[in-house]
Amino acid sequence: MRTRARELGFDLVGIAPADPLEGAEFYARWVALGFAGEMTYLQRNQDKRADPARLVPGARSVICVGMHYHQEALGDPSPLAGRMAQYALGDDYHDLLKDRLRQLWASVREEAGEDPAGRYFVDTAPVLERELANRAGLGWWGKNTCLINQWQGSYFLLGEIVTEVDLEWDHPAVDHCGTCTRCLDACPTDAFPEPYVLDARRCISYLTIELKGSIPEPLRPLMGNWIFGCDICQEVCPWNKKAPPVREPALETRSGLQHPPLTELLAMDRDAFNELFRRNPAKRPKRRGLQRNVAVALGNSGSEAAVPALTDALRHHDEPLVRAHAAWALGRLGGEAAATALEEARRVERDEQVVGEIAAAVEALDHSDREAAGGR
Ligand code: B12
Ligand code: SF4
Ligand code: SF4
Repeated sequence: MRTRARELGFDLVGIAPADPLEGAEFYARWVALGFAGEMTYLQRNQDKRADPARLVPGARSVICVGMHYHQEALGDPSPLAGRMAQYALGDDYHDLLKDRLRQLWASVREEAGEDPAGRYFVDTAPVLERELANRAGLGWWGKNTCLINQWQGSYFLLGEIVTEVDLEWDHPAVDHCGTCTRCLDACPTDAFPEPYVLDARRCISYLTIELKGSIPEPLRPLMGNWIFGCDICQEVCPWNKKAPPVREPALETRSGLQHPPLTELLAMDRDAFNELFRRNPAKRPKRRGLQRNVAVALGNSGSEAAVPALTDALRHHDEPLVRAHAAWALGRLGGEAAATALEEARRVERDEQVVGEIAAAVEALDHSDREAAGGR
């Protein structure tokens, strides 16, 4: 089974007992404290999450797999380029891992000789994937909450097969974080209320991928040029110094996504968006969500060269959410051209949310810029 898993592209394989999970209580508390934000699906099916046997009656073992996605050094992006999390630079991993798990499950069934029960999962099902993978010996959950392998770092994705087949269990992995606090210190939005606990509502990954509406204003300046996900708490982790590179071609960086030019992304129509992000995870927040993130990144660029693209978006974008964030970005960049664009938009904009953002952005401008643009 292990050899077959490696042939199918999995870099890590281990087997956990399908017993109820101790972390279920920690999980319930985490949700109750509101740390899941708007990810309401995490509140559902907590009984299933707590016990793999609720997913597959009679389950004995969980085969846990990991696949690397660490990309070649990406170099320094220019101030007008965006950054995407490394896992999202190639094809979407859900279908890919599911297809490989389907093949692995076929081999396991064949070896088992009968017709055993079993199901495979990647991410979207009510499964506590990190805890199961920990039990299967794939790694420990670090203070940044990611699952880390002592030899291979944390840039890997997880999947699992829950089955009634009796397999030899591995030993759980042990914590090697020690006194290190690099991830906690490096997080730009201060998203860890304490070690090993993430308040997703402050995490850039949540804000850029999961949050549907407006990004809370105080967090926007802290997001830098991340337009989809964030890797900072993994980049600084010493266990990632020797993280092996991606082996699966479908997860390698696509052209156009390495240093995506923000002004072009902001101007994309639906067809261009669908074309660039075909089979890519960045389709999840949809065009409006991604361009909202792009507007914020342009606002954080500190570059006057961003003003024309933002002005265009404020005037013409079909999505109020994007116009609202473009207004914020212009206010943050400031200068005469930004002030003029905001004053013009103030006269014609009808959407209540955008009007509010324009007013706040005008407030943020220097007095001199406001006067030059003819505002009050
Ligand atoms: C919701 C979610 C998010 C949310 C919340 C993340 C979080 N830390 O909870 C957001 C959108 C922020 C997110 C971000 C990312 N995610 Co995500 N996400 C998930 C998802 C769907 C559920 C995670 C969850 O249940 N969180 C709730 C917390 C409480 O659970 P947990 O962190 O897993 O903690 C468990 C254990 O660590 C353990 N535990 C922890 N502390 C303690 C203490 C005690 C005493 C005990 C007993 C147990 C215990 O118990 C918990 C419950 O089992 C999983 C897939 C899945 N089904 O598991 C992917 C998953 C965790 N994400 C993944 C990835 C790749 C990411 C990002 C790296 C993407 C990116 N670059 O932007 C970031 C990383 C940010 C970070 N520091 O975590 C991978 C992680 C792979 C790995 N090596 O760890 C997963 C497993 C998806 C996959 N199939 O590969 N994600
Ligand atoms: S992914 Fe980024 S924002 Fe989220 S916890 Fe890690 S460093 Fe902080
Ligand atoms: S940076 Fe340090 S504390 Fe954070 S996960 Fe890595 S080893 Fe643990």
